[in-house]
Amino acid sequence: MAAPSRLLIRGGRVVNDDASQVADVLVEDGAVRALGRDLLPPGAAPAGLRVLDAAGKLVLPGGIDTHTHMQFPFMGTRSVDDFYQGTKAALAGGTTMVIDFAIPQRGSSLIEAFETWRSWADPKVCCDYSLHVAVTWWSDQVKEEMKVLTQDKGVNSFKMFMAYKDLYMLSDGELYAAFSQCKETGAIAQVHAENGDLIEEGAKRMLALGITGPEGHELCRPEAVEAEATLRAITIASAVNCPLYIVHVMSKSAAKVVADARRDGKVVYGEPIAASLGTDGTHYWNKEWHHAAHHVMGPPLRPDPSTPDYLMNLLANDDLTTTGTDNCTFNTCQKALGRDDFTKIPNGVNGVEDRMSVIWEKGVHSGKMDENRFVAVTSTNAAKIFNLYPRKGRIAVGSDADIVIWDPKATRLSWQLPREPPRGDVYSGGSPEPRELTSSETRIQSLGKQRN
Ligand code: URQ
Ligand code: ZN
Ligand code: ZN
Repeated sequence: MAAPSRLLIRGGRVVNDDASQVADVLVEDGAVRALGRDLLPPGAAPAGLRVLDAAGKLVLPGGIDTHTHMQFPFMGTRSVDDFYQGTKAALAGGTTMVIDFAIPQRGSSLIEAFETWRSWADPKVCCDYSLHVAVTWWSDQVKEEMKVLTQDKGVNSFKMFMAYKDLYMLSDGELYAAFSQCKETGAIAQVHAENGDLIEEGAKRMLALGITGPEGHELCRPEAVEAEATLRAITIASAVNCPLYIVHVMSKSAAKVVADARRDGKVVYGEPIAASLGTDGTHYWNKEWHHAAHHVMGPPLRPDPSTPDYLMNLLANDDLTTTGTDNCTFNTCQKALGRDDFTKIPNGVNGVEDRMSVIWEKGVHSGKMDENRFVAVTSTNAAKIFNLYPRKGRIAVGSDADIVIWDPKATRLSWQLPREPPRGDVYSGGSPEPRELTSSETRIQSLGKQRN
């Protein structure tokens, strides 16, 4: 049976980033048509109108995950959450839009990479999505393609890597050129901030010492490696007056660099992820190899156990701005590619389903932020930075009906199997069916441990 095209969400507390109000929300053809008290007089609902009672619940703009890698060909394999499974997981957790990355090989066309990713995503996605495009090499062709992508294809963000030497890493001169082109075209520059040269040297040193396990991944790239690159990226972006977005801020040191730059008046945004807000890098020393390997990502989770709390504080006070997940999942067999050498463990963790709950639990329930800040960091700020606002990131007349009905009292006892029902109901033009477990549910069991 086709879903009715009109929906009334009745009596919930509508939460935007700047205010909350108890109101009804009328949705027609995928957009918010009316917002206000008592939109439907008492009595029977007209035919074709579905009414959802949201009394006692929060009615939120759908979450926007700023950072995912679905079915990403990487490190000799491909991430197992494809655009179907990954976006279905997103919806189950209250995220109605993901922003993934088209990543060309060195020497390849950015536009072709963009079209390739679209051909993977379009037939499979369950929620809205868009693409950042990575700049992995530099030439006049790349410069021209960045212009075409922004002018003709709706791309407004480019990611540059300072790590993954000989694969994706750009030199400082190339960063300067790429940031200049972002400035010229009005796109936002993003960086993966880690010093790729130091990582390579550190990895050689660890392996020479006989350290081959997952702990070597963190030991060869300590916090300073992330903080140095973060400061360097900000310095280069500032030289060309280009706004800068630091993806996956993983350490206290890097977060401090971002906070200091913002105090200095630089236009810099920092994106912690569900994993860095929910857990820490002590897992790399877990005696179970697979447990440790499933936490391997770059930059790594940090062994300092005060890191998640610190990052959440900065997210609450606006030193950090958005939240993503870097959802890039590999199963146990794939992680085992690096059984004897940590540099071969495919990098990536989960989080797309868990991000909203982790931030609610550790941000709002803990008392660090209110419901409006929760909406800002899970949705509105991303919509503003990536040019989606107010169509997304806000519940207002004319906005897309990407709406999450959130039960502020619900709990999930644990992320461990068997799975618990999702916290929120999501309305996004469709209703997700019960689904098979994603690969992500078998790992980072500590990510977002909830109160009992
Ligand atoms: O660096 C990234 O964002 C990608 C390639 C995924 N993996 C990761 O470890 N962060
Ligand atoms: Zn990255
Ligand atoms: Zn990533």
